[in-house]
Amino acid sequence: VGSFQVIESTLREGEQFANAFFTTEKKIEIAKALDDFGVDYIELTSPVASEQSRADCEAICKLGLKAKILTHIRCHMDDAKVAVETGVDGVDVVIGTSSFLRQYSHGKDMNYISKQAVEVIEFVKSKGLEIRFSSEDSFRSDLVDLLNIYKTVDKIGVNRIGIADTVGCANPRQVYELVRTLKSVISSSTEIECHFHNDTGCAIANAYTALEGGAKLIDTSVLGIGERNGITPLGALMARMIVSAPEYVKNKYKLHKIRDIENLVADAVQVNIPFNNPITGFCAFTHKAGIHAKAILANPSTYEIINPNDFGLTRYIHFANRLTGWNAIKSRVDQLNLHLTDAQCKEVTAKIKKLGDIRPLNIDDVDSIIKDFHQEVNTPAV
Ligand code: HCA
Ligand code: CU
Repeated sequence: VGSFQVIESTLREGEQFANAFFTTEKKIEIAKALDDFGVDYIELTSPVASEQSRADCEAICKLGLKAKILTHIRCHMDDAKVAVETGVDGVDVVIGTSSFLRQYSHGKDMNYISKQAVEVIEFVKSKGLEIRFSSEDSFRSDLVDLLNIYKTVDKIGVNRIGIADTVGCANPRQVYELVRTLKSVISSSTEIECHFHNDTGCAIANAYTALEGGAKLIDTSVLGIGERNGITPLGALMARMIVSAPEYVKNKYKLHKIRDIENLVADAVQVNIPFNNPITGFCAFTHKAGIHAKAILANPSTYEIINPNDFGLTRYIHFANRLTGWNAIKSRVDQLNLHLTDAQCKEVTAKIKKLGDIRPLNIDDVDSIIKDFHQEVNTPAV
């Protein structure tokens, strides 16, 4: 897995998050931040969703960002006609292909879907715009139906073909297989884009196996916000990919901006950054157990697969607890600019652990124990 691209959908899928309401100014701020971070595409809510959505789409197109701007529409000429007038670089078209969606959502059969897709695609292309065709609920669609429609749209020519795990049911192996199969039936110039919901917690793993299978683009949103519990989070994808393709990721994306971007979006939708979030969760680079702390102090890679410095962050050794060890305490002693021998560090560590067995400790507790001990050992006996 080498190069990949990000279709950032905070301003489309993310708007479908329960708490989301983005003002025009906020959308512009988010779009600029994502552009600066280095995403390849920014996907916006359909201009037919509401009058303001259309105006905002036009406003973002006028910003002159490096990222290509896309809007996301139903596979329908009414939508396509409005979309192509907004100033976007491309249009993402989607239609439900599973029997659930055909029956309970739009009520159309595969023949009809095919005809409609061809018409919309030809139209968008005639305007000189990029086009992506995606099937909603791909993993619960009939494979033969799915491949047929993809082959049809591939024949007339599209920039990207999308797979969407709309309900978050897919597992990594299924993703890998579907991407491989799809790759074998479409032309090599057509890129595969994937969209994964996180209902069963597989959105990051699925994104990764999609890339392994030969997909090129992943849909993300900041913090994963979206319909229900959302999709592949931008930050978590970076965490996954910096391990798999370090040079590519470090050269392409301004990783140290990820925290600001997450804070921006978290504020906008009134949520906290999850404590266990990859990279930016408050304890993502906190080491606690004595054995871990010792090794981290000697060589951080012992217990860190991601270097926090790559994201402009620092690691933290949690020494104020009963699991602590003397190496961690020694490092705290050094930080306090005090001098104790190794034997004395072990002695004071024992005192800290003893108190830590009785109640939770904070840094102040530990510092006072260290300072008292330091005073004691340095006071000449009378
Ligand atoms: C939705 C649509 C979508 C579209 C994904 C795509 C999905 O249900 O709101 O365009 O590829 O999850 O199917 O977000
Ligand atoms: Cu979605």
